[in-house]
Amino acid sequence: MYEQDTIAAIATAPGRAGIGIVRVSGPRASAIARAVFQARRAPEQWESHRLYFGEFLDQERRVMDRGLAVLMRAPHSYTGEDVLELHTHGSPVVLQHLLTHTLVAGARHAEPGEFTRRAFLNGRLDLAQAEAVADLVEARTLGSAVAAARLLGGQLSRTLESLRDKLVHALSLLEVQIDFGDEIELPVERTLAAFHDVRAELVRLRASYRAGALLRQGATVALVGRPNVGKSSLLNRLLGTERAIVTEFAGTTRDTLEEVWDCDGIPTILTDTAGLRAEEATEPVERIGIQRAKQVIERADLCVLVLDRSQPLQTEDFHAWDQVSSRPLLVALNKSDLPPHLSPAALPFAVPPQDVVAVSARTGLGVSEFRSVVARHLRGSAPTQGNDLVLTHPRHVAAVERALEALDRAEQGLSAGLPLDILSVELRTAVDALGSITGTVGAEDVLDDVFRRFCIGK
Ligand SMILES: Nc1nc2c(ncn2[C@@H]2O[C@H](COP(=O)(O)OP(=O)(O)OP(=O)(O)O)[C@@H](O)[C@H]2O)c(=O)[nH]1
Ligand SMILES: [Mg+2]
Repeated sequence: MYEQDTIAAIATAPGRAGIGIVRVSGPRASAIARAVFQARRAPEQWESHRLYFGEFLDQERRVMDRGLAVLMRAPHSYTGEDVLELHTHGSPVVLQHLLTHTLVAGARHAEPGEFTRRAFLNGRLDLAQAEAVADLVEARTLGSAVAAARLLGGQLSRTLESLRDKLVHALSLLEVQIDFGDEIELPVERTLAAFHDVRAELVRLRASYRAGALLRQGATVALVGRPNVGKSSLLNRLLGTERAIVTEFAGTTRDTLEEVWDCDGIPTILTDTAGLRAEEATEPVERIGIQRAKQVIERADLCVLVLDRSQPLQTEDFHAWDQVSSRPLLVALNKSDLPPHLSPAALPFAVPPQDVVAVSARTGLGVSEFRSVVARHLRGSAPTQGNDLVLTHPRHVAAVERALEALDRAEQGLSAGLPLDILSVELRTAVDALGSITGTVGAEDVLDDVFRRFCIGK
């Protein structure tokens, strides 16, 4: 299936840490343990999945560190091969030397995602689960992690398998009909009924992609408005840190500033921008800042027009409105801790009342409501997370699309009276499309594409 060599990599993040792990997988794992680790018992006699205390040796057999080692014997390991983990104190120097020693002792440096690729090739994970491993490692919010964990748990895989089984059943009925049509007559409606259910579930899955993609890829939200309304203060309040500089002077923020913000589980890039005013009225740095703000407005999934509620609207507020009015939009009435000059109901802007939120960056008033309004906007009409199964990957939704198109063609073909074997080709296409998600039907280039995203050591 693939070359049975032994691979090794540092599995923990770069930099100093309490513990660092070198991971080895392949037939030479136990021989490598013997070369680089000295314990009371020889690795060949170790129990599987049991930690042993000992000393890590460099190539001159000097002791570099002491710590723990564990062998997880095939097939009961992550990769399905013999896996060795060496747990050192997390010194990058020791880890690097230890890795080099494993290479000298017969391992090869692992490619990104190669451990997980082996897990897939050995049937320990299917392709969708392998992708979930990468998602879990990369998850930026708990919501994303939970969606990835669900994928890793195999819920999508099981659902797809059962849909696929139904189609295969329909296909076999059809093929019997094609081969023995003269002797037995199966009502075509029965075959079709089987794939109507499948179609309905696939349509639901396709619709779930918007919510799923949001959890995996996140969204971008821009804070915009005239100078001094409190955009930077609001960013700081939402992040819970003093990230952006705030002063009482208009024109404080010159450049755009992006930070990751957990918006009700949606990993969001929140951008603070330079206050918008007529560019002619500004000096060069501020002018460039304003141009950048305009680019951010064009790209953002959602713009938040920030107004200062403690003052009447100014010409610059109308100017800012003109910049954002064609974009998906919310209005934040900031400085609501001060006596108000603006009423949410009487704003001269065409914004539905539920999209106007009174907040105070200073006191935190209204901020949690603001967060849920933003989240509601980003989710749009997408179903809520709940326990629903959602598609999170463009690769998965593309395959579901292919399956649906094939089913549609089959249905049309049938009503147009096309021969049954054409119908069967379409059903086969749908079956293969679903199989490609879990890797039941897989081309090498799909595998390369999936595993390229991984970090080394995973
Ligand atoms: N009372 C009150 N003051 C606020 C609030 N938010 C911001 N401020 C004050 O308003 C002033 C401007 O705040 P910034 O956050 O720098 O405003 P900005 O919109 O980022 O301004 P530019 O970067 O110049 O565009 C500062 O003095 C803040 O302390 C609020 O909710 N209530
Ligand atoms: Mg600012």
